[in-house]
Amino acid sequence: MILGFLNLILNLRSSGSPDGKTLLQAFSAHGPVWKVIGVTINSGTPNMRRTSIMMMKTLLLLAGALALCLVSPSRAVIWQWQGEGLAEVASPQVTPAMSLLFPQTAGDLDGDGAAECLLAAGQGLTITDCRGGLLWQSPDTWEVKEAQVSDLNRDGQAEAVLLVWRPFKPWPVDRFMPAGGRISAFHDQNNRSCHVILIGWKQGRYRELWAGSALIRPLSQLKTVDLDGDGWQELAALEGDYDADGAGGILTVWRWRGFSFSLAAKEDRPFRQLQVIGSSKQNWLITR
Ligand SMILES: [Ca+2]
Ligand SMILES: [Ca+2]
Repeated sequence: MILGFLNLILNLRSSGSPDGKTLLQAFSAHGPVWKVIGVTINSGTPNMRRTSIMMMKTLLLLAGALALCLVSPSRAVIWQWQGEGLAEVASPQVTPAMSLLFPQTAGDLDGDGAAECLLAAGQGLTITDCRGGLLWQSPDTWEVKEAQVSDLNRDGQAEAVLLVWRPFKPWPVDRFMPAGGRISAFHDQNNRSCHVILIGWKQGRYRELWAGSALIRPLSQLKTVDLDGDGWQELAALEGDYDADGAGGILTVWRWRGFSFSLAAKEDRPFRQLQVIGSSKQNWLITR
């Protein structure tokens, strides 16, 4: 609490008070109201007082700077799944088994025992046999921002999960229904909308296993991670706004519900970065 207050210190001044004491004032801006805390020093020689005041100023400003680092928007926040949602936790006990987890870009997608690879190709994505052989290519109109291998749809078979921006298309029913246009605002000013799409092997070829309609708000920094320890992966992502100036957004966690994803947790603070750390027993999200 003390640090939380000190981080708001903007300036320090010393001056003589009417009763002959030296007054050290810390000026802080807490909302629109200026606050002053006073420390009086009235013992010792003038030199000792000057030295005390300088030391106190230095200490207060250092503490303020430190606190500012701790509470600034770029401070790392660690999230752990507890009960039915995310809980902010103090730093987990670091062990040699813990590491930063990165999205997988290879895996056995067709169940033949050999790995397939996801490779960026211009704005799109290809699935290859990891030796240069092309197996699937995203449509020309897709901009594949992110891609990784996981089993988000929980059928025991790995697939590719893609974050795709593509030209916005209203639902066919909305073209002629009187109450149409339910997703008409889900795109940016260039008429491009954001989608999560699962590409996998089915009935002898790669195809869309599932393609979400235009997201209400675009996602970024997708992470597939088993947060609740049930052996199945959830989808964590930052949720921003179409045409937003900056990257990132609020933290969201999604879970496959048999035919689609449903929101499992949401944290309404905006973050710019999302990462995952894990051990053999547990995974955590880190936001900044
Ligand atoms: Ca394979
Ligand atoms: Ca699957």
